[in-house]
Amino acid sequence: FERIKDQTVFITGASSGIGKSTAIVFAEFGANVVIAARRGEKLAELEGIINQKCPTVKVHKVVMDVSNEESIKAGFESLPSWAADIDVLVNNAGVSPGVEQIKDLTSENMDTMLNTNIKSLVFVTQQVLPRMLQRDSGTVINIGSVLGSAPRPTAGMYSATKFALSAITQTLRMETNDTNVRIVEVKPGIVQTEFNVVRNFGDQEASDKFYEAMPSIPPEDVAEAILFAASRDPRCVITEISVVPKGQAHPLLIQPNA
Ligand code: NDP
Ligand code: 8X3
Repeated sequence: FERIKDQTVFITGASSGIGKSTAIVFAEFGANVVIAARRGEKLAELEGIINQKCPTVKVHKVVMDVSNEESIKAGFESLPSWAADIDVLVNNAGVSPGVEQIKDLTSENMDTMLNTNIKSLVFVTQQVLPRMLQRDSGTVINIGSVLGSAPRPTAGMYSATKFALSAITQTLRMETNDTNVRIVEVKPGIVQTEFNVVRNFGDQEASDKFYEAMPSIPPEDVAEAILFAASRDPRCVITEISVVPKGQAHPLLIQPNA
């Protein structure tokens, strides 16, 4: 993990869950972190936590809506000079609003997922990759899902976005194959975060019920896998890591309406 010291890491979706844990764990190992999300107050809380735990580490907050290309561009224009060269990009922001069969999918929920989970990945990467290629170094880590290899009823469009994430990740790896830029996919299973509150449109009780009924892991377990992939010797690429709770041997072993 020590290789990550003094590197600059940009994390989307850092206001909660996996992104927040990732920012903390990278900072604990001495990386400077740029934390991005829409909720500035949550980013300010996280900045406070990192400042207290890791006083020598630099932190910069970016309030950014990754479903909006202009907001992404404005966020990158606001970066301080120390963050101009990003060593590790973690494309983590993602949502799954609704527990709907395909026959019931709304256009609004589909657009939210397509924009947040797929197009954002491309737009954010486009802001970072050219300079990585110029320097001939860097790691891009895309947070997929076990549902990116096996779809599940009532999660069809979300699964489709994570299949797409896998396709984009593999394509990027081929397109950068003759460089020293590394492209990684991390595929979590059930992780206890705000993901299910969002999936249930803010219904905390429904989310709590879900996590009571299902095996889950804390977001720190995924953050450590992300840090592992980012801190390998540059000659080595961790192409894909799945991180699931014991008891979720297959993505279908879960009932979101439990
Ligand atoms: P959380 O809901 O806890 O975190 C999601 C993060 O994404 C938040 O920081 C949120 O910040 C951010 N986000 C959402 N929409 C936008 C947007 N339009 N613009 C900017 N930021 C946005 O969920 P997780 O930590 O669990 O999710 C992180 C990733 O992990 C996602 O890609 C998810 O698909 C994936 N994943 C999660 C699993 C789980 O079981 N939890 C399992 C498999 C994969 P804000 O609202 O402040 O903008
Ligand atoms: C979400 C995975 O199994 O919690 O990516 O729906 S699951």
